[in-house]
Amino acid sequence: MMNTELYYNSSDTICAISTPPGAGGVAVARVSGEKAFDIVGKIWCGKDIGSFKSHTAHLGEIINPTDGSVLDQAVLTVFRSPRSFTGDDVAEISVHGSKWIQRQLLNALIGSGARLALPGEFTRRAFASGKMDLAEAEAIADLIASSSAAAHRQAMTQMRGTFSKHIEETRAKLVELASLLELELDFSEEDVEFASRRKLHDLAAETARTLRRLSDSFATGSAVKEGIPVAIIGKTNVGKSSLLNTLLGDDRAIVSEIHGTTRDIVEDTAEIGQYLVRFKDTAGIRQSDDPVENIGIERSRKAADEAMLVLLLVDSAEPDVDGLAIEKLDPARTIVVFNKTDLCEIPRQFRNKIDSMLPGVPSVAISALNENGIEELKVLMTDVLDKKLKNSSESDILVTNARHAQAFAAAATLLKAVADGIDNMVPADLIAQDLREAIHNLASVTGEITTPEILQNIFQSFCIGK
Ligand SMILES: Nc1nc2c(ncn2[C@@H]2O[C@H](COP(=O)(O)OP(=O)(O)OP(=O)(O)O)[C@@H](O)[C@H]2O)c(=O)[nH]1
Ligand SMILES: [Mg+2]
Repeated sequence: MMNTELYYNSSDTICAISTPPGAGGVAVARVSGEKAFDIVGKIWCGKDIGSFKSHTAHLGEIINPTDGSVLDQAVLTVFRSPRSFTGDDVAEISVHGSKWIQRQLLNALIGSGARLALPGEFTRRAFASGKMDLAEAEAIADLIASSSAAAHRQAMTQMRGTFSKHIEETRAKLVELASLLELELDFSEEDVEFASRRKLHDLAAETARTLRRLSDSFATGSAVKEGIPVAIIGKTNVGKSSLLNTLLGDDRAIVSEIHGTTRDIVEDTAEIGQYLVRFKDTAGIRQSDDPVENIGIERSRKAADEAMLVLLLVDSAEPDVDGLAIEKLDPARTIVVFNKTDLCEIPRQFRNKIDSMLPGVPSVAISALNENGIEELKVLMTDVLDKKLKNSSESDILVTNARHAQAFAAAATLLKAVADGIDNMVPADLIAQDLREAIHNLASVTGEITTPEILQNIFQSFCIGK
């Protein structure tokens, strides 16, 4: 990977097209830095930029500096430092979104003294100038990538700083106690105790639990972001692939009346209510002598284990669940789906049998063929997921970022050691060391403490222009 750090220079004036690549109605170029208005001034034909107030938009023309020809009509929006996204002077130039115009505009800006921005460099500047902390900056990338209402909500919560505020408050409490403890070390000759051991113990133990819960919420948080895994399992020929296709509105998996048609996992995402769901259609489970089919069946079981929700599909016309080991399914994350109800009613005995094997598990009658009951199934899925997600985070916060989850887990372990250390009368200097390290981990999340390598890693996954 390119070491972009070599090119990073915060005093350069940078430019990029901030709208998506390709032709569009309008394209926007962003210019940020000390020389932003001088540089744009060289290609701007209109009123003097120096006379423009901050946060105002102006109509003019963009001139090709090499031959003086008019490139396009444009709207120039001016944001004066420090009241801009990056904190620098920022100019945003809206032009017609032809690919050629976009290329010429960038060339003109670069020719006039701007440098092409690195991925995420505008946001990195916003972080560097204190406009937002690191967790809020990272949330911008999540917001841009969000593809469901739930992922969008998570990103918005983080971007608005609710999450950072929570972390900062915790850190501030720990810092207060750490400084009292350090003060004690300065007076180590005398037998003084500035930091109440009981208070420190309780705070460390409670914070360790909160941070552990936060880091554990990452499994759910990342599923919300990337797509919640939902496995469709059942015996062969019950209509699993038909259901997948119906849910996706696409002929994704092969459907046939031959038992054992699906051999491997077929997966794809669809929006269900507010969630992005990653459906996994699996090989039907049956007794087989075929080694390849058996590998597929093994994968089906694994998919069921790993899924956040299992749709157990059964055939109303062929009532049989032998060999599925359905009593091992977790009732809190299973829905029984009676398929092929266009052919017959669900046999009462069959329904009773499943009810007794999976007490309290919700069920729904559908036909994957004529799409009856599919809406009811979607509503039921949303209900079950709502409940599951509420349980997995007591506060409204779900950790969606692996870096944060790691930092929280590390801080939780250290704070547990602090609490245990106090119980076991460990000397204050050792306790202070763990406490300092835990604080450091929390500070790395919001970017209070950071290194150029960390920043580079974070921002290079952004798109150019953001
Ligand atoms: N009448 C009726 N037929 C259905 C329904 N759903 C699926 N089928 C038929 O049942 C047969 C099996 O469908 P699949 O979707 O391939 O079943 P599967 O569970 O994926 O089967 P395997 O991949 O072999 O495990 C096909 O002939 C489908 O057309 C339904 O709701 N009603
Ligand atoms: Mg199939």
